[in-house]
Amino acid sequence: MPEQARRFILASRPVGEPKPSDLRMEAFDIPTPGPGEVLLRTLYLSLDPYMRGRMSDAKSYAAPVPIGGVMEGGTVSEVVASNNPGFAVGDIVLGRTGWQTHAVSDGAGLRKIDPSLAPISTALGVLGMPGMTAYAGLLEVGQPKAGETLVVAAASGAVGSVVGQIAKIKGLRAVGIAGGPDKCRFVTDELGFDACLDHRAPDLPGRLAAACPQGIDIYFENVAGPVLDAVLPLLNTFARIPICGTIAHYNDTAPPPGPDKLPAVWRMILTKRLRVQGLLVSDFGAQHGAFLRDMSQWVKEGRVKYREDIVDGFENAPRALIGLLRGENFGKLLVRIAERSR
Ligand code: NAP
Ligand code: FER
Repeated sequence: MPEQARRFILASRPVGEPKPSDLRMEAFDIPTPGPGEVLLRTLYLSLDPYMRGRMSDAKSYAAPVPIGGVMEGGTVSEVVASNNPGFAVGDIVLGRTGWQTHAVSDGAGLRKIDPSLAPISTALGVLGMPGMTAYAGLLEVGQPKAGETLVVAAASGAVGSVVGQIAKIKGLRAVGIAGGPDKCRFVTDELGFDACLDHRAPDLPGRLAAACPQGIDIYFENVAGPVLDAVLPLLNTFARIPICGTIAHYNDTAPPPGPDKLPAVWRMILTKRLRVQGLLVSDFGAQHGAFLRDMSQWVKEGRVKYREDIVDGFENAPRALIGLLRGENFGKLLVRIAERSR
């Protein structure tokens, strides 16, 4: 029997935390590229928090994956057959070919990666969408100034790790928040943040206040939930809050219990003259060239370090995505599906 391709389709919309059965693996014939098309073999699949949103049909900035549709996802692939003069067999490309081992493409939306510049997996992490989110979110929306204090949670993760390291490069005090002592140690000792607090340990508000003696000038919002509650009283006048993600709520099925905090928060935005701005990486195409130039340089010089959490085997992707939403990943989460053939 000839080798078959595999893909994960969305079988059902999760209620709360996704279940492995919400995603179903199917086999299909390896497609044949038509005129102008290339056949791609997936090497790495990126797993990202936004995928939880695509599984839901709640109204959002992007359309949901339809039931029965292939799960969306960024990939690094190898060209294994080409009818497109822009691509040669053996080229490594970044694309959005989704949760599948093989895909055909007409080349639109593919970007060639130079494997001699950095490990190809970094095109999905520090040199890719999450790195770009950190770069544009901090520099364009956060407007950092030397001497200020920045706080970011999910600080050992793909976006947060880069946010704090750019803040250090720009002369800020960087305070991370992460889940557990190992992640916190990594954030201070390896990434060079000034402090990192475990959000799972008691009294986060008290420890955060102690770590931010001058208050908080930029809160790069990745998580919301109890971390946000600890941050709010510490915000300085004219603080900036790029809202990048609210992962603590992605599996919620109902509004959190307790009093409605919105009137007090709304009033605080006024009295402290906070600048709160939603952030979508896709709005910053104009900054992509500067990002690639700066970040490649910083990575090469060791001023930005990155950590990858690589899961082997395509079949393990659903479990790994469920784990990401529980904080089980340590660094940028990737699935390694195949090795380069040469
Ligand atoms: P990541 O940080 O590599 O992984 C997710 C991390 O979130 C987990 O490891 C966990 O870290 C943390 N987390 C999960 N549940 C949490 C909870 N209940 N409370 C606090 N922390 C929790 O993921 P990423 O790709 O860098 O994404 C980080 C955030 O950026 C997400 O909110 C994502 O949606 C957002 N994002 C937004 C854009 C955009 O354009 N707006 C683009 C990319 C990413 P700990 O164990 O340390 O808690
Ligand atoms: C994008 C815009 C936003 C994108 C991802 C995001 C993959 C992530 C948003 C989130 O994590 O909430 O174009 O491309």
